[in-house]
Amino acid sequence: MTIHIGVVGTGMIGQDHIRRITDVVTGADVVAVADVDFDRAEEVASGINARALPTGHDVINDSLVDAVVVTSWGPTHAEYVLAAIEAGKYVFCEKPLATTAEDCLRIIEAEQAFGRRLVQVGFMRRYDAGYRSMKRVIDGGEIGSPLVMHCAHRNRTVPESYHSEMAVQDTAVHEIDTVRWLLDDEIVSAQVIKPRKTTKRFEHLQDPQIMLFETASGARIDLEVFVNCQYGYDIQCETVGETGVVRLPDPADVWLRSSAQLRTNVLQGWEQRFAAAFDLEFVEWVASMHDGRLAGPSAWDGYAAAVITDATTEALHSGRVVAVTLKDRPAFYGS
Ligand code: NAD
Ligand code: ISE
Repeated sequence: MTIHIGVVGTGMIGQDHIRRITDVVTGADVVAVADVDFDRAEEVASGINARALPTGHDVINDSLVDAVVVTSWGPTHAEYVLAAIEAGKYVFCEKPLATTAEDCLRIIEAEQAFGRRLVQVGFMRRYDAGYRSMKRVIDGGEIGSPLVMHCAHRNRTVPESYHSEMAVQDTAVHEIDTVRWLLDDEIVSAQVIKPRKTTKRFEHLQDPQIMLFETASGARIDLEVFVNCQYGYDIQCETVGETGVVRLPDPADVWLRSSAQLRTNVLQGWEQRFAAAFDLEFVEWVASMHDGRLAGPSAWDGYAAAVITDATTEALHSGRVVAVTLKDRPAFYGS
């Protein structure tokens, strides 16, 4: 049986996900799309023999659509995820699940009222081969109890519309989810340190930022977010345990020996760095819908990320250590 998917938001990542559902994933196809830019939706639909519908709600409520992918702008996510739950359809939502913790809670309540999981959030790093190896090492006890994590999230550059809070909400949110998942531990406080700003980009932007997190068990995480590093897209992560250290591998490329130099390339964007992870994310999402049991990042993970990013944003403004206060995790979302 083929799962027929409707996509809301046919911008950059929406088009990329449509391509992977069409060309990479088996057992699913895209049958309807929508975008506030209707011409864009029509152009995308014509390339895959799908229908462009006037609104996201038309896609969600279309009788031929079994499951929904939400890849519109962040502030519109909650509305579409809630509509998909009301229609009783599986929904994959790109991060963020919602832009406020309150909206995430509304989604959690609606999903629980429906009675089983329908929502998956697009935290694709959980599908990256390197991060998965690191998790196996940590879970297998090979470095003992994790004590410290050193992370870096560097983008080559960002547009002028990118503001300082986005370093937390748009960028660090990936590490916030990854750390919780890797350590199986909850983040309980956040602090942000502001180094001297790079002169290579916009005056309004605090870049880089150093974010410090503490977990419930007392592990400490430092994260450098530097979104105008100039040289490429660079994701680093090292976990220090009581008896060993595990480090994320760099993406493999050839080493060139020439002209008295030894060099390799640095990838330039998240699309390339996490291409395989995005593919696997969709392969596993579709397989889990066929099985009738979602296993990927849940609405609870989306809620936790929203609360932690709120605390980190507050820490960016205040310069203080800000406590993270989550509601009790419902049994519905496991332990
Ligand atoms: P984009 O601007 O390229 O595309 C967003 C599209 O949504 C646009 O075509 C816009 O017209 C459409 N849109 C806006 N409001 C809408 C509405 N109410 N109904 C229907 N369509 C609407 O942005 P993007 O880079 O593709 O990002 C989309 C989402 O994906 C964001 O939430 C972003 O955070 C997330 N994202 C995730 C990753 C990742 O690494 N997982 C990477 C990039 C973007
Ligand atoms: C973007 O939205 C992403 O999600 C990328 O993975 C991240 O590296 C980038 O900083 C964000 O702006």
